[in-house]
Amino acid sequence: MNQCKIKLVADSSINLLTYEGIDFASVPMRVVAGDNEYVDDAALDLPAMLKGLKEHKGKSSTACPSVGDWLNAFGDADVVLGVTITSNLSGCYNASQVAARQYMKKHPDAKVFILDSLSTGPEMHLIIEKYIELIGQGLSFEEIVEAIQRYSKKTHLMFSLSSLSNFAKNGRISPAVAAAVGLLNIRIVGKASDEGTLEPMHKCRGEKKALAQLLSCMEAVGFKGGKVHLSHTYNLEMAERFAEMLRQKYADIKLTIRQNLGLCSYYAEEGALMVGFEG
Ligand code: X90
Repeated sequence: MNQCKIKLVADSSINLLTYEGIDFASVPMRVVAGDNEYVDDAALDLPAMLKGLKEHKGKSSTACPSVGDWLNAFGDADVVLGVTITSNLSGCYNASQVAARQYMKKHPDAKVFILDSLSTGPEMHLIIEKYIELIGQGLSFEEIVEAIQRYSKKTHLMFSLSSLSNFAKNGRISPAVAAAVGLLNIRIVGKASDEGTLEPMHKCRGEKKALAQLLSCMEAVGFKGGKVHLSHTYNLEMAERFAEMLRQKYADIKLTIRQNLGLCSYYAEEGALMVGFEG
């Protein structure tokens, strides 16, 4: 493995554009509102996208990367390792698998493995980080594939959102569930289910209660500190407040905070906080 050209890939719902010291490609999703198409790459003007969406009165939607987009991301690597958003809410994983088969047909010596995260955002970040660790340990391709699948069973994604309206409008959650959120100051605390769908767990009034609920939900699935990735949509304050709560309670916390990029900002909406962690 160490002599081969290795490429790590993920769709842009990972909220990372580059990865220091690693050949990494983020494959952009798209947000479409009327004649405007916002490509979720390094050139995206996020405030302009959110402003455009607010002003846009008609329908808006998203599109996952094409097979060609994935092939571009693979470049000319000998080994491709990747992760996608849940196949239960997006065609992204499917497109990546078609690309993987085409790539290996054209390059019979190449190896490609892309994991369906059954999740998104910061949980995908944990997966990419784990790939890097496994490569560093000098494992074979097959060993890495086995280890990453095992690892992904103990990672989780939970979140606190103040609106589910884009989720509902795009048929990715029932309108009845969405209607219960977005009322004044009501947030949901939920998780990515084992099937890779959005599972609301609690309705909370205000951020403070939502954060307390979020932490107790994390603890209920075995959170005991360790690695945590937070991402937010224009709510750094809430992310920092939560980071502080975690640090106060757990001595051993390795935490990052980042801004949601285009795709997660569209669905998680303004004010959102997403948490990827190990159980
Ligand atoms: O293929 C496409 O057009 C993309 C569809 C993506 C739909 C889901 C986006 C989720 C973004 C929202 C909060 C966390 C929900 C977790 C559910 C597994 C993030």
